[in-house]
Amino acid sequence: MSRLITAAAAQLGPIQRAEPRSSAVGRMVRLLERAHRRGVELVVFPELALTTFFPRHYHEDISHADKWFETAMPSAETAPLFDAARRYGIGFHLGYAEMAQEADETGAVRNRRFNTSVLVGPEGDVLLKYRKMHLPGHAEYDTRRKVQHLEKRYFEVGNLGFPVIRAPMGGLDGINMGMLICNDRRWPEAWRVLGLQSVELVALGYNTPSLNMEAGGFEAHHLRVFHSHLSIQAGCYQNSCFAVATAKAGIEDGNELFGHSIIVNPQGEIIAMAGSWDDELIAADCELDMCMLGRTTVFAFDRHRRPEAYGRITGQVGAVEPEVWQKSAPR
Ligand code: CDT
Repeated sequence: MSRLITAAAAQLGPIQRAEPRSSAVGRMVRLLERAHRRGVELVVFPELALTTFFPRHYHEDISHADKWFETAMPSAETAPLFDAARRYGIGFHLGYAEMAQEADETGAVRNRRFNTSVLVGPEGDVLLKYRKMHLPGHAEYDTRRKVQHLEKRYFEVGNLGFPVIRAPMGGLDGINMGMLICNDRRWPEAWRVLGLQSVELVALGYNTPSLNMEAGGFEAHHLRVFHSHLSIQAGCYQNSCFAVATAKAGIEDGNELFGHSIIVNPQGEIIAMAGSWDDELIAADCELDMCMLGRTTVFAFDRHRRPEAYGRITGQVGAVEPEVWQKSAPR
């Protein structure tokens, strides 16, 4: 029996620093209208989709960055998105900066800031929330960098793990869906935790500069897109799932984000790709039954995984040096 969902990546062109949320939300509503006309059932918007990618801007006093954060989802400003989705019966994924009044590990309730995404069902319900685990960049102003990347300053590491939910979407009674946010896509551990929950479709938003600004060595321009696609294609193949990976693209606040949003199938093939640096909708029919081949053969986890040998994956963070071979030592 066929389990088909038509999914789309709704790439956004740049959102400049002065552009208000109402304008970004208007652009997204127009993309939802286009999605509806094309028979799309699930739309994936990028990471931090409501504003410019503000971690490139330094605020000495972190509270001055509060204007970039949402304290509620939905809110008065994001309600038009939820209304449009309900009107068209389309589910969507949205990335945003979240400010939550929440207890920390010590039990103290305080303002906590996360790089968050939600998956919203066709009736406007929030089905699942995820908070980014792998925060790239740095916490303090870095004089060596041409452009700052202050995610470690503005966000706490996510505290929701890598959840997967089975929920109705489009014409299907249930799809197993999970989320990753931008830098997470480069970490195979993140994909595997989703794979171990039988994820069928991963929604993933990103904001990635076209140039490596870390001044740590030369990286050819074209390799930035290659590494992004390589990571997503490998994640899908090795975990037998689809991914809808959506960029914010173009020259934002004077900095280039590379775009190249893609939809990938469980064979690791790109089945749709954006060609612009603008607001652009790319759609693909995703036959979820395709997930079964990998899952029952090469990547039948229950038969082939060897967790007893994977202790280092969770037992250590940085790499250690290996033992040095000596000619006389028995092997
Ligand atoms: N947003 C985000 O996570 N971007 C990173 C840029 C890495 S450079 C600090 C990424 O992995 O695409």
